[in-house]
Amino acid sequence: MSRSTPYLAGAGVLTGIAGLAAAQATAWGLQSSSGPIDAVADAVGDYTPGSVGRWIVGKFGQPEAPIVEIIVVVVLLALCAWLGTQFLKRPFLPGIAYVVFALIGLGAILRLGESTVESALGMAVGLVTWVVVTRIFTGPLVALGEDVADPGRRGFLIRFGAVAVVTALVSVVGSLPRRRRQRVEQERLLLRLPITRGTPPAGADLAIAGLTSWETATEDFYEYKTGGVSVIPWYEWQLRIHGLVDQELVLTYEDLVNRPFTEAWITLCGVTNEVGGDVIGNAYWSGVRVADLLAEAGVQAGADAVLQTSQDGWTAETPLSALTDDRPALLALAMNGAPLELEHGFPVRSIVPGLYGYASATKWLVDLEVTRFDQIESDGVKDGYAERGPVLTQSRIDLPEQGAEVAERSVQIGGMAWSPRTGIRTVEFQIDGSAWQTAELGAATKTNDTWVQWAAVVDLEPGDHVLVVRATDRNGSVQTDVETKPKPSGATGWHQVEFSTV
Ligand SMILES: Nc1nc2c(c(=O)[nH]1)N[C@H]1C(S)=C(S)[C@@H](COP(=O)(O)O)O[C@H]1N2
Ligand SMILES: [Mo]
Repeated sequence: MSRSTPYLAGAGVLTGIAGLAAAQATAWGLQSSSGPIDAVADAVGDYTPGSVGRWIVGKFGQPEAPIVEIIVVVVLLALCAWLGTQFLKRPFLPGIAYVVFALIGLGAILRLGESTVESALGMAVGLVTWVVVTRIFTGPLVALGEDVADPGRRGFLIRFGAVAVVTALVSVVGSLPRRRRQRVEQERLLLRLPITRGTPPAGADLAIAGLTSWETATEDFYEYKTGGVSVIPWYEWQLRIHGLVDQELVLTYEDLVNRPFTEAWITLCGVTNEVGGDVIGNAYWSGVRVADLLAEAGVQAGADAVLQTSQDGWTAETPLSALTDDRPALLALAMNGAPLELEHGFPVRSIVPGLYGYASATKWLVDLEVTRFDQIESDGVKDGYAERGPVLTQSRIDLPEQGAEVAERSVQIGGMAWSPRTGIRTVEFQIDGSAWQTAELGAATKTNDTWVQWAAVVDLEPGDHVLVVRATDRNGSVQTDVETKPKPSGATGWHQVEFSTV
C-alpha cells in the first residue's frame, strides 16, 4: 500500500458523495418526488428475496426502504473508495465504473417510472460530477507546481476541503425544495375545510370481488402531468379572473373557503386513455362553482372560452358554456374529503364534469382568462388534441382480466362504463360472437357525471372465450365500434378480453 492510498480512498468516497449530492439536488430542484437513490433502493428491495428483506428489517427494526437506501449508499461509497485508490494507477477504471453506476441508476429510474425525466437528468448531472471531481483529484494543481504522479499531502487537503465545501453547499441548497415541499405538505394536513367525506349513492357499488370499486381512493387515482409538481403554500395562492369581463377578480384561498361549497361525485378521465385503459378515476370533489365567480366578474358578449393557466404555465382551453351551465364545474379544493394532494393540484384545481382532463382539469390553477377560442391555443391543442374535449361514451371489462384462466364454469364478468353528462342507459356484452346480452348496472348519480359499474354471471363451456362490451347512453346512442387512437378526440372502439375456463 503506497503512502497515498488512504488519501486516495478518501478522495474516492468524497467524489462519490459529491456525485450523489448533485444528482439528488437536481432531481429535487426539478420538483421530482424521488431520485436515483430511491429508485435503486426500490429495485434492490424488490429483487431481494422476502426472507432476506425480513431479516434486514428484523435486524434493524425499521421499515425496509430507508435501510435499503442506506445499504445502497454504503455499497456505492465502498466501491468509490476502492475506485479512488485506482485514480492514479488505472485512471480509465473510475470512468467506466461511473458510467456503469449511472446506467444502473437510469435502469432503476425507468423501472420505477416515477419522475423519470427529473431523475434521469439528476443521474446525468451526477455522472458529470463524478468525472469532473475525479479530474480535480487527479489533475495537477498548477499553483503548487505539483507532480500528478505524487500528489502531496497539502495539495490533497486543498482539494478535499474545496470539494467537501462545495458538496455540503450543494446538499444544503439542493434539499431546500424538498424541505419547502415538506412544509407545504405539513400545512396542507393542518387545513380544516368546510367539506364532507361523501358517501357513494346506494347501489352504485355492486360489491363484486375483483371488480374496480366505484369510488377511486386518492392513492389509486391516476396522475397525469407534463411537468413537475408545483409547490404552493395555500396562503400564497391567488387566482386572477380577467379578460372579457366587466370586473377583474383576484381571489385568495381564504376567499374561496368563505364561499358556499359545492360537492359532487365526478369521474375524471384522461384523453390519453386507450380503450380498456385505466387513465380514469371517480372521486368526491369539494369546491366553489366557477359559474358563480364568472357571474360576479361579469362575462362580456363575444366570449366563448376560458383559458386556464397553472402556476407552471400549463394551459387548458375550456368552453365557457361548460363553466356557466348547470353542471358542477368547480374550483376544487378537496378530493375525497381531504385537501387536494400536491400531485393532484393543491391548493386549487379545476374540475369540469364531461370534459377530458387536458381541456378542463388544470392543477395548481392560478389564472382564468375569459376569451375566445379563435384567440388562444392551449397546450393540449398545440399537442394535437381537439379544441373541445367532451368525454366519449366508453365501456371497459375489468373481470375477467385479459388472459385469465377461470376455475369455475359460472363466470363473474364486469367492468365500468361512462358517458359523463348524458349517463349510461344500458351495457351489453357478447360472448364468443353470440347474441348481445344486457348486464346489470350499478346505480348512477343524478347528474350522471360518474362512471357506473356493470356486471353479469355467465355459464360457459370449458375452453377459450372472447368477451366484448359496449354501452348505450341515455340518448340511445350506441358506443361506436370504430377504433381510433386517443389523439385527437379520445380513443374509441369496443373493449375485448380473451380468457379461458376449465
Ligand atoms: N398544471 C397541470 N394541470 C393538468 C395537467 C398538467 O400536465 N399540468 N394535466 C391534465 C391532464 S391531461 C389530466 S388527464 C388531468 C389529470 O389529473 P390527475 O393527475 O389529478 O388525475 O390533469 C390535467 N391538469
Ligand atoms: Mo389527460
